[in-house]
Amino acid sequence: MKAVFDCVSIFPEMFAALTGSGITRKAQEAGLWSLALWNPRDYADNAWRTVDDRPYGGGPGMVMRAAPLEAAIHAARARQQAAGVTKSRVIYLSPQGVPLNHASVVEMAADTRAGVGLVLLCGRYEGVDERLIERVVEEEISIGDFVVSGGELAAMLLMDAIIRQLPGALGDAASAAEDSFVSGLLDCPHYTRPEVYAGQAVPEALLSGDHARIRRWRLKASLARTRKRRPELLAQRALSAEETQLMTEIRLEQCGEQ
Ligand code: 9D3
Repeated sequence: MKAVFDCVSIFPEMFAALTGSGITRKAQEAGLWSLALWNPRDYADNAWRTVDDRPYGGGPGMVMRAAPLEAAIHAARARQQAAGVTKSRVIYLSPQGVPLNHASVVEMAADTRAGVGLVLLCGRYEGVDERLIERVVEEEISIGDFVVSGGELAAMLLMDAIIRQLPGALGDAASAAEDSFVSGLLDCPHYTRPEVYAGQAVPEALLSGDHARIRRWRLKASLARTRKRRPELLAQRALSAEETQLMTEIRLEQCGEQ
């Protein structure tokens, strides 16, 4: 079935970045996924419709109140049931979460296809009342060890990564199975016309028309880049006989070491 997403956010207009452009927009138009937005402000019971309050114990910033968030999450679950999901999983995007990676994206994409709806809770201010997390949140996910201003961009990033895993989301030319990280290596450099730009020529192998040579050049470029920028990826990954030989060539060419 289609992937069903619901986001709880006080800035629903931000999600136009996902629905308005590119692959994600095309995939939504093709019926591969749906998104509904729930503003906790619409579920705030007090006269000022405030969703935040001062932290117990003092300190800077504000904390999102549990009740409006729980009511918004409840509404999101109800719409997911109506959309035919068998189970709703509530995920809180948070700097304290488990870091997102390719394997968890692939797993979540498979789950959404199997009828699991994702309810994505986007925090603002210093965070949300911990009792709300204890009551309804199943998973806390971070997008990395850096600070952003709230959970919305993180939720969109997560949905974008999931959507491109859905069959039919990418055109015929591209495939999620060919993405970098599937191979455990960084992608090789790419070139297009003209053959010489600002005095720099396209690598000769790519002009040769020799498909075996081109494939080998690209694999070697991927290995060299990964070794330079992400050596920990190589340490985690077994090398084929061909890759081992290319690594030997790279070491000789780049450092004279062996
Ligand atoms: C001083 C404590 N800070 C927590 C590390 C305050 C704070 C900073 C930023 C509290 C919330 C936020 C907003 N960030 C997110 O909502 C967020 C996030 C992030 O900042 N980094 C990586 N992943 C994520 S997912 C959601």
